[in-house]
Amino acid sequence: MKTQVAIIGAGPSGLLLGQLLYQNGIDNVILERKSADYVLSRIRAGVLEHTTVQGLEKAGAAERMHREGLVHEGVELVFDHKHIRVDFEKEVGKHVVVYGQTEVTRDLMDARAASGGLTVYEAEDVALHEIDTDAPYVTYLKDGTRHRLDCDFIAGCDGFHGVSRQSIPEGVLKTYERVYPFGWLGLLSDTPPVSEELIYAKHPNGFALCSQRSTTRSRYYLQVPLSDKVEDWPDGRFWDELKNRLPPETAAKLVTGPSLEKSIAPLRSFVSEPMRYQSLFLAGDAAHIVPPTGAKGLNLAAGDVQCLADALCDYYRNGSSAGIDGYSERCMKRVWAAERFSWYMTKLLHTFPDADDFERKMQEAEFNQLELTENAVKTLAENYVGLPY
Ligand code: RFL
Ligand code: PHB
Repeated sequence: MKTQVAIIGAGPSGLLLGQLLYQNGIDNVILERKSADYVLSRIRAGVLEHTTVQGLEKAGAAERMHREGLVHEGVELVFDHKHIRVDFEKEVGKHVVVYGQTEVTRDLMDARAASGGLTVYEAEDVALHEIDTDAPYVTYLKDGTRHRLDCDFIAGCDGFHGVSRQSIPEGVLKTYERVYPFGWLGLLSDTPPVSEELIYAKHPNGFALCSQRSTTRSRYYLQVPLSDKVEDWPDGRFWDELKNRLPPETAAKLVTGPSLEKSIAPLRSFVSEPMRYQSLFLAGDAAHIVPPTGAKGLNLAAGDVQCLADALCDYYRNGSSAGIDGYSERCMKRVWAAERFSWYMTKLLHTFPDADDFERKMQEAEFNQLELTENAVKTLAENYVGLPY
């Protein structure tokens, strides 16, 4: 089989890239290790920046999001008993859209099916070959038979644990990493959200986040030690601890119910650069990870693939390599800005087990800064709604 761009991974990066390329007449095939149902069962992000919304529009996959997504004009931050509302519209004249990653993925899968694009699900043992030439190819096993996919370029959209980044020879990439000493336990439930807006709350026991997927479905998170298992957290214990970490007037309004899903995610910052090696481009979590506190992971992924799609269009349409040559540098500026913001939000709102009294005071002073200076709130708002890519 031959295509122009072989895409590894059918997460949001791979699927969005596939659609953006199709809209521009560039042929592509997606190889995904898991089944479509498995990909849709992963509960992850919930907050879309304006540029992600624009990406879905360009991909022809934004109709349901515009109908069902919830426009959020601000968030609430709570530090012990202090509250601050960050008003995005007032500060920067922008908003975000709350619409789950699962729904984004479903809409992109539907758009791909409608355009006749090929996605090979349950492709095992995907391997990249000759990536340092202009005739790379990918091999994979499907139903016990080995296949070969020849292409001009490979897009590694296969997440943090994927095979693409690992195929780049040693010594080419420089990596940066910070692993945080806690994780997030997430719970999804068919209960109305406790508040119209998201609440990020810092409590001595740890961080809590009240998020949502719709007016009837809530997503809540608790900071937990890395040693905790989901089984340690029956629903009753989760709800009690969430109430404990929220301000009493919010806790009193919390509607609880059976969990539909519960999982623990570790928190990590990670960047590998550059994002290109010869005919291989990395995008999304394959190249960088942010802790979820800034709601940036999916949005960075969407920014990367919009840059990559622009660059590949320029290459195929105008014969210009300027876009593909500048891809990594263009993405990296935004990636590092999002890394900084996600690190800032994580440090501001979590309880660090080894922090001393001085560090705790600095954390409180950092929060108070948001009360003291309008500029601090504006900077937070500007970063939360998203920087241009
Ligand atoms: P994904 O979604 O991991 O998809 C990669 C795909 O590649 C497949 N794959 C392979 N396929 C073939 N061969 C191989 N060898 C392969 N290895 C892997 C995988 O099966 C998978 O289908 O990466 P992508 O597309 O780059 O998308 C990134 C986003 O998923 C991620 O950044 C966000 O979910 C992060 N994130 C959030 N981002 C936000 O923007 N806002 C949020 O509010 C937000 N909340 C979150 C999050 C991530 C979380 N977790 C669990 C990590 C909340 C959580 C809890
Ligand atoms: C979510 O709804 O899953 C969510 C929202 C905001 C975050 C992280 C996760 O910062």
